[in-house]
Amino acid sequence: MIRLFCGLALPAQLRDRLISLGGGLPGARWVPEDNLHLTLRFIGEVPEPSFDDIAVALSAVKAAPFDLTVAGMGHFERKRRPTMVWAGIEPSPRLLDLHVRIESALRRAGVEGEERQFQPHITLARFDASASPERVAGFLQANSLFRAPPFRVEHFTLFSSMLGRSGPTYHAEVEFPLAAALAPDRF
Ligand code: 2AM
Repeated sequence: MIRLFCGLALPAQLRDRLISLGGGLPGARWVPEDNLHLTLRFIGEVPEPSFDDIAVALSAVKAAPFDLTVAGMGHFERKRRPTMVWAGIEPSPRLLDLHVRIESALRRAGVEGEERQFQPHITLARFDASASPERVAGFLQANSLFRAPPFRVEHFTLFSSMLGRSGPTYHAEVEFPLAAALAPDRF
């Protein structure tokens, strides 16, 4: 089996800025710089022979490059305890469109549908039970005005994820370029 997800890799400058926000929260495991990404669609464990079908289906996804802005902070919680903090994404119809196209390509490749609503975010840290909700709230408040310069999305990536003791290792298996529609053939 192989654990897969589609995502956007982030430019080094943006990852640097996100990493610089880290630290100072008890019970937090900060995502290492190399692992920072935006998940477009979590696929999960699939049998290895399915990999090629998935890659072929994704290669048929057509979308033009677009700009994306990381701004704001948020968190997810379970039973009223924070489980993670994330950097937000400015509303982007182009990103939602890319997500929809990826979703239908994956369905064509036989991947089961995703129940969860797409909520674009960049996970910065995950918390264990010792995290203090007040400290997390303070972090969110202190960074609520975070905003990075826009970056150009020119490809999306099929990542594999290996779970290990010190956290997951992601590997970019295939990059799928986004390309502006070709001008119609004049001849
Ligand atoms: P997260 O950052 O919100 O935790 C690789 O594991 C990526 O896929 C992570 O960014 C993670 O999102 C997401 N992911 C992991 N398990 C998932 C699941 N069961 N459902 C949806 N997304 C998941």
